[in-house]
Amino acid sequence: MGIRFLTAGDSHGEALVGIVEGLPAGLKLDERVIQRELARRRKSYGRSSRQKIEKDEVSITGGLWKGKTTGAPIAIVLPNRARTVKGKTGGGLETVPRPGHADFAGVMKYGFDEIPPVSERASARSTAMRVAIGAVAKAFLGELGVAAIGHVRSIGSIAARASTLSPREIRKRAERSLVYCADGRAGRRMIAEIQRGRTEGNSLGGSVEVIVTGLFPGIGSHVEWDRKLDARLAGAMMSIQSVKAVEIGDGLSTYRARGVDAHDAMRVERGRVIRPSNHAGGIEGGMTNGEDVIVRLYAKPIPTAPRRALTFDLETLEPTESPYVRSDICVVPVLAVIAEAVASWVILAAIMEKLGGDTIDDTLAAKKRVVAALSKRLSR
Ligand code: EPS
Repeated sequence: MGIRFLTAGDSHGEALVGIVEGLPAGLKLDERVIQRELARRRKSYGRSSRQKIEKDEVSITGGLWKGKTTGAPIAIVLPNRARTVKGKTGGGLETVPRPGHADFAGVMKYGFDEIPPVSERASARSTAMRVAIGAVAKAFLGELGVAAIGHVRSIGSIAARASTLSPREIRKRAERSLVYCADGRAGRRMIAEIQRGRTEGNSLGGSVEVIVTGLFPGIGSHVEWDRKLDARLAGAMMSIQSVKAVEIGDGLSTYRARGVDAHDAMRVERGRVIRPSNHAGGIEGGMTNGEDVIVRLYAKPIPTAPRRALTFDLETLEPTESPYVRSDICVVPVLAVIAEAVASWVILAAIMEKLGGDTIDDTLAAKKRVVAALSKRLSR
């Protein structure tokens, strides 16, 4: 059995809950590691006043002994501070489905006569637990020398310049930016774009990129559709609220290129393959090829905005406007943090299929063996 997780909880309920299962024993973990990632997620510019209410103070209530994993399921509890929807919805939300949200389809599917049982669970608040679980994955990946780096490529009509910086430099610069953009000038223009959105009463979409470094070839598999790493990454990324498209490497430009120009030439040097380009985004045939994995996500503007959309009331079936009390203007910066967490989980799951282990020492020893064998295979 590989690693897996489950989440539960509502946006304004008592708490979000996560259970992570299948990790080996011996991984050092404490709440501060998760807290740090949740703080990165809360920081970003363009979010609603809800982020000032939430403190995201997590507890790990199972799976640890003296600060290390035991191999048992890890339980994470993340209380919500904004516990009531009442007083914030203006009374409209209960029966008026907001276009672009899960409201209409969820009510039809599950047979509710009100929207909150759907909207509470569909809310992007749930990404807080995805980030908490991703923080656990990151702690493990750190031991394996693997890191995921998320940054913003565009917001609205403002795009960052194509970067030639190293992933480490991208991380450093993005962390200094209020919108997690490594291009300082574009970042300032993105902030102005968000301010304009706020004035106009509109929300903004955009795109982010995650770069995963420190990988060896052969993570994932070509042998069956659901073992392909790119398919698993794309599926996981599409599960994040507002994401409408996912690109691996240069997928959105190479489809227009011709033949070999779309691919990455190879040569061998000192026990490893060197390539002048990475159009494939580090994945060929559903497996890592040893280059950095590159995943790009494209998010729609969030559907709740002060400028109302036309909809109808489920009770009266009369036309009306979508309800509004408060909302984010732009969630793209925070998407960089969420996507990092989601990528970390998928990559860790695929690595564990390859390396296995009941203890972290087993896993680290297996990695050493695999990397040494690969290097030998590429040496004369
Ligand atoms: C969300 C609506 C807003 C966001 C929320 C996601 O919450 P509220 O309805 O309380 O104003 O703030 O995101 C978070 C709370 C979060 O932590 O990211 C939605 O409808 O998806």
